[in-house]
Amino acid sequence: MTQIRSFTALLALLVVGCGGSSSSTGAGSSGVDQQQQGLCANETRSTPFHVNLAEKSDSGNTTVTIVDAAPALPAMGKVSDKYNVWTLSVTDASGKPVTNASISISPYMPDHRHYSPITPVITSKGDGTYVAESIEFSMEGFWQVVVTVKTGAASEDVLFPICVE
Ligand SMILES: [Cu+2]
Repeated sequence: MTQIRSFTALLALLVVGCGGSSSSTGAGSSGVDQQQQGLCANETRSTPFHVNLAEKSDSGNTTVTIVDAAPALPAMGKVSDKYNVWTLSVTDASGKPVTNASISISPYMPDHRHYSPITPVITSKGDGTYVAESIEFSMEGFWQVVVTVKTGAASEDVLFPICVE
């Protein structure tokens, strides 16, 4: 009885699994092509990722813009032997570059209540842009990437809600 039930469940899974795709021949080599139709297509909490994606702190005094990203879409783990590398532009309320900030980034996965296992490394270029290396998304899904911008005694958090697939 249990075996029959399991078999029926497996069949149901197979039918559901094949329902969405047109010409796929099933599991195997076609995973890369299907990325864009992955779980992020249905993730309503995230902002679609693109170069020059900008977010503000709650006070509105700090804006962080992702002016460059490698890879272009956030990827899980490493691509070409590197974790995600983002270049951030930080500006104040009047749009002026913030050149003297101390930046930290903490990627958090709220659904599973865990952070990235790795702390991103940030290097200031001195002109209000900052290169953030080793941004590791250890799992696919919804991430809250908090960029903390400290200038003197002031500290502002800028949140990027993104989806990784
Ligand atoms: Cu997770």
